[in-house]
Amino acid sequence: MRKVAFIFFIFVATFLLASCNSGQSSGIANEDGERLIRVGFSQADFTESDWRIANTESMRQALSRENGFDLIIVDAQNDPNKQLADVANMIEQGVDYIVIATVQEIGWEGVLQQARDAGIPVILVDRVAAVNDDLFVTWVGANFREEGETAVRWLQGFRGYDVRAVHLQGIMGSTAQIGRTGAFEDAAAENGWTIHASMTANWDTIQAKQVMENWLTRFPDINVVYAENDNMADGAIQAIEAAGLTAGGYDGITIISFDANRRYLQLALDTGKINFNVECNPLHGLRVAEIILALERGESVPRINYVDGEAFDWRYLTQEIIDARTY
Ligand code: GYE
Repeated sequence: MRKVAFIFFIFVATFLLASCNSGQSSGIANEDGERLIRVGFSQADFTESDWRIANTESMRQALSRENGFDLIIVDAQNDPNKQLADVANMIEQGVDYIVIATVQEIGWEGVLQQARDAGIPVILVDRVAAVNDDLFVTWVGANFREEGETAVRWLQGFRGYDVRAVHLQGIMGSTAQIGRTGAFEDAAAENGWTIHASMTANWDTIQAKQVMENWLTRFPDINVVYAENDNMADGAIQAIEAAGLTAGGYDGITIISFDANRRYLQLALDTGKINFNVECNPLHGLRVAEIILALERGESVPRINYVDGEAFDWRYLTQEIIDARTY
């Protein structure tokens, strides 16, 4: 009898060890006893912007227990090294899938190789990682270069060759910053525009205000601010008005922005202070959930999943458009 018990114990222990090591969930189940899909989401930073907050909430809502997921979200706090360690820890935990919004594109080869060796599929959202395609399954996000090109086409139409700009950049090395910056710099070269200065304000309103205050004292002829997100555009507007100048409209310093968060579209409609805003939809959660469920069914998924976006000229905004916005 003792021998049978011993053999049974070995069988159970082996099964549990195998299920943990094979990347399968460790049997997390919901109230109905159905196995939940364990997803580790490494978010660049929880609070860096309105966009980021909406992105995190979208993932939380879509990858819920009710929808069959056990979601672990970790805040990288915009620290690239912490993010690498966070993802390595998710691999150790043996999650079923890893989703990453990278702080920076570089430095991912090692940890994504570990994920592949552990049999854990990686899905990139928003930002990309500069690695071989075989180290991640798919990417969901916006075409940031195209966003920038949309903005500069509008600026060409609105100001022609008369552009004396300053340029507030996102976190350097992030995919959004790279794409939006490239489009603006190329357009400036082609059109003979002046870019007095470019500097990162890390997507942040306060930092953008401080940078803009300095630029206003150095460059009295500024007529355009190219801000790579709404929160930085907000900081620039605050600095412009504190200096007794006008932001936006037909006669003020032209403000270009990105993300098109609802509250900034409302600002544009009510005051004209943001002249043109290029949408970058943060609501990736449902798309990621669909991708994971497709992978669970053994289906293949597209490698690139662009999220669509519009652009808003303050002159044509309506309250109806804004009320219909989802973020
Ligand atoms: O524009 C900014 C956020 O990567 C598109 O990061 C995202 C950018 C977005 O913090 O607000």
